[in-house]
Parts: sequence; structure tokens; C-alpha cells
Amino acid sequence: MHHKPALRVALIGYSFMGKIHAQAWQTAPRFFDVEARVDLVVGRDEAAVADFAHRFDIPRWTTDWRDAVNDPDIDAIDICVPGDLHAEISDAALAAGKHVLCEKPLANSVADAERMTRIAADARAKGVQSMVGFSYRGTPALGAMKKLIEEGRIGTIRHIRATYLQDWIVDEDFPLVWRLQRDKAGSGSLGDIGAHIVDMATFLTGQRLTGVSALTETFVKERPMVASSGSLAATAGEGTGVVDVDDAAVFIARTDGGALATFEATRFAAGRKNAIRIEINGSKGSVAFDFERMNEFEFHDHTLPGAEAGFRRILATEPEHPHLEAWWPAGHGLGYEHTFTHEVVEFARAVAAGTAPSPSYEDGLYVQRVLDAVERSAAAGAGWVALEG
Ligand code: 4PW
Repeated sequence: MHHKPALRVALIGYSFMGKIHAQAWQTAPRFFDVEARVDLVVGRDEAAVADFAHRFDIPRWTTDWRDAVNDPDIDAIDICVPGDLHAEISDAALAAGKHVLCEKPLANSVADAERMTRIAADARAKGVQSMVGFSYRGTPALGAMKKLIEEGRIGTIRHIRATYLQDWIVDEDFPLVWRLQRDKAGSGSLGDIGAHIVDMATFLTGQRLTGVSALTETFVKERPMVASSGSLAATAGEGTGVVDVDDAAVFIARTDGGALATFEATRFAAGRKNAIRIEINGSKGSVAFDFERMNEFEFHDHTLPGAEAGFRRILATEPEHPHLEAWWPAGHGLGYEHTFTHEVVEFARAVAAGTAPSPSYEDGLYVQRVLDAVERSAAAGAGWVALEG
């Protein structure tokens, strides 16, 4: 059988995101029409990165990301490290002619995101592609909702109501992991999880925010230092440090399509683990989704007679639902990791076709501008901050 040459990927980072990306790259060619493999993994701790390479069947590892960027046998760089490293790695990789998949949020500042996006546009003109990892776009139920909205089934959009709720730092003694440090993460819940719902609102409706009014809060201002950490878990060590990011952000917004939108991002919603909830109300109906039930969504068709209308549950596991053609029979369901498989499939397909993958760095820059507007509004006591079109 004839195979297209495989996309040779270097993975930078081997923690939570590195793990799930490695898994996605392995799964993608087994289920989808893409040829790709991770040939090199980069991590600062030699023993840990060697162990990771072994477990994920990755032939080579290194402790310096520059080795990956300068490697002639690497075609693409997958950036899975904290936000403070995105800009430097992405700029160098694109300049070296490597395609780049970069985790979200794109950068830790608008200035960095702008420069990264300019460099990405120059690279694109030379056939070098880039994509930002808003992984939840790969959720089949959200793809199905987007299709209904595009087909006009809910009519003119009036409301977007989005919340992203987690609870892994409710305990005041949970340590000061990098996600709670401004110099590493850029912001707190806002950029880590709020970024997803800002992107999701645009992905689903095609509308962008024209201005925001926001409140942010840091409920726990000091936390123990970290002894060890992995994914979202950690153990406390000696001493304490100051939390200099938001614990929660809530904001209201207008969209360029005339809708009113509300957003809430918090890690203090006790009992909510990864509850990304979005409901959109239009003149002809509504759709609603909760990631904790990611294989389904609700649709209310307001054009039906009142007596028989009402929200109905649609199981988004049919072969005709987005990405489902490759998977299990209807009703058998997908999980968190599949959204990343779909993300790398989109990326690899676009690279193979020589087209620009989506979401683009421009999409990442837009989200970055919203995050920045939220912070400025919150600093001004919820004052209105307009976003340029
Ligand atoms: O989707 C979320 C991410 O953006 C995940 O739940 C964890 O928080 C991992 O990174 C962020």
C-alpha cells in the first residue's frame, strides 16, 4: 500500500498537554486519513523526558527546544508548554520553516500575540502553517450545534451564555502551580479556561465581541509552594507564595451580531470539574451544551407548536456528526482525548493539503485581545472596554 510521507512532529512539553497531544498524534493516523508521528519530544528534565519518550514510543528526546526547531528531520512543532514560552518557540519555529501547533492561550500578552500572528502570516505566505489549540472545537456535539446555527435553525442570535467551571483549587492549601503564576501563565482562570469559552462563542456563532465589562477576583491570595505536580494535581512543599492571577473572571459583552453575552470562568465552583456550559438563544430556538455530558446537546425548536416544542436531547454520536465517521457505532461515545485527536487531524490534513488550518493565530490573537480587555475593565471597576472590529 502507498503511504503519503508522514508529518514528522516534535512535541515540546510532556506534562498534561504533552501527554494528551502525544496520545492524539498516535491515535490520529490509526483512525483518520492522516500520516503523522511524533519523532522527537523535548523536556527540561532528561530522565523524565526519556521516560516519556519510552512510554509513548517516541524514538528521540532532547532537553533543548532549539534542537527541535533546527532539526532538518522535523516538519512540525507542537508547543505544549506554559504560555511564557509560546512566543519565543513559535517565532523561531516558523522562521525555520516548521509548521506550528501552539497550545492556548496563544501568548501571555497582546503584544506577543500580535508579533506571533504577523510572523505566522509571513510564514503562511511561504506555505508554512500555524494553528492555535482551542481543543474543544473538536467536540462533535459543538460541531453539530454550530451546523444548526449556520443553517439558521435558531434564527437571529440574542443571547450567548457561557461558563467554564472547575474546582481543583477550592482547597486554600492547594499549592502555587504554574497556572497560578502570572509570569508563566499570563493570567489565571481567565486565560486558562475563559479563553476557551470566548473562542467557543465565536466558533459557534461566527460573532465577535465588541466590548466587555468585567470583574475578576483572587479569593486565595497566598498559597504553599509546590513540592511536585502533574496535570492539575500537586502536592505542597515548604513556604508560601503570592497568587498574582485571577481565581475567577466574570464579564458581560456585546457582539457584532447584536447579541448580549455573559461569560464566567472560575476554578472555585465546588463540584464542577470541567463544566463548560454554553447556551445560545435565538429568535427561532436555542441550543445548550455541557462538557460534562460531552456526547450530547439540547435543541429547542421554537417554530414548533408550543404544546410539542421544548428542549430535546440529541446524542451527537451519529456517523454524520462531525468527526464521528471514523469512530465507534452510534451511542458508544467519545471522551476528552478525542477532541485533541480531532485537533491534530485538522492540523495534519491542512498541512498535507497546503491550506491554512483553523483556528488560526488570528483567532488566537482575537481571544488575547478579549482577555486583555477583560483585565483592563476589571482594573477599572468593571468599566466598559471597547474592542476594535
Ligand atoms: O481545558 C482546560 C485547559 O484549557 C483543562 O481542563 C485544563 O485547564 C488544562 O489546561 C486548561
